[in-house]
Amino acid sequence: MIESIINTQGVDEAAVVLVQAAYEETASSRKGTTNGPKAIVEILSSKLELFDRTYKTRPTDKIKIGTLNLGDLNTLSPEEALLKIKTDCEKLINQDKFLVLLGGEQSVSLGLLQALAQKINPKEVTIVQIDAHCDLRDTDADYSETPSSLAHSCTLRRAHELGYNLVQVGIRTYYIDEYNYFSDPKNNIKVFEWGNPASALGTGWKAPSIDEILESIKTKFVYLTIDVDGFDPAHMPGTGTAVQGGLEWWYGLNLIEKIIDQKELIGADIVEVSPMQDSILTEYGAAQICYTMIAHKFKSKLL
Ligand SMILES: [Mn+2]
Repeated sequence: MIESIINTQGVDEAAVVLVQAAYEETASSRKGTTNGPKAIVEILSSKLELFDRTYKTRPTDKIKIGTLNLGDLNTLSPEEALLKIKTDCEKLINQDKFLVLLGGEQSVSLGLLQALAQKINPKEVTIVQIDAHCDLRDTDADYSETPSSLAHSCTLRRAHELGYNLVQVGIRTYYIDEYNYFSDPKNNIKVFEWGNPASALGTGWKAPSIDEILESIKTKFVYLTIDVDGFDPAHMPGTGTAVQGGLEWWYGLNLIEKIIDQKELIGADIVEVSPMQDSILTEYGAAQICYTMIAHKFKSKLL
């Protein structure tokens, strides 16, 4: 029998639900993120090792993991897609399920964040975002013929407006309005940029310590949004808008593990996986991150 990390039919008995949100309506560059959720679930179903090297056990023996596919959302407008994600996630949250949303483009994250905001005051939650981009635009009017305030490049701006605190890690490109927004002290956004143009002026750059990032998270509750383009494209090549020089694999994974160990994770998403023809690295890495997050979230059952 082929054993799967998704070890529960349906969602009724599941403690963890992987919500598949196949949506890429507003994607600006390379398309294909609509195929991300299916590719990640396939890896979880057959290719990823069930044994966890940290806990020396099989988390699947102790944790019930199910999945809910929201279907093809691409026929919906951004407003309709978000409402569907929010409504379906809210039902699961009300049944005390822990949710990991699998995208799809970054814009899907807002649906889960809106749903969680019904349960917990966003001011008590920090979103830790691993991403090459800030996604803090007010609209995408500077590059889209059909501007939207719900585009993938606006997601964290909308989340921040809901009251969530924000720590961004891996940022290496931004638009002037985003720069002005995160630089404004009253917005209280912490940005850990990767690489530094100032190095051309003679000041070098090195990655911050993981502890430095942990110290910047001021709340007990944390939400993780993992845009795979935050990692270096050597590890995560299949994504819509790849940018050179991102997080090294083990650094990123250890950061995620330590955040979950030291804080209380209330939800997470993994977005912008756009499967490539000749490499499964990206969906494999996304599946590994997903399984690692679940193991650490439920480590009390594993120890
Ligand atoms: Mn993003």
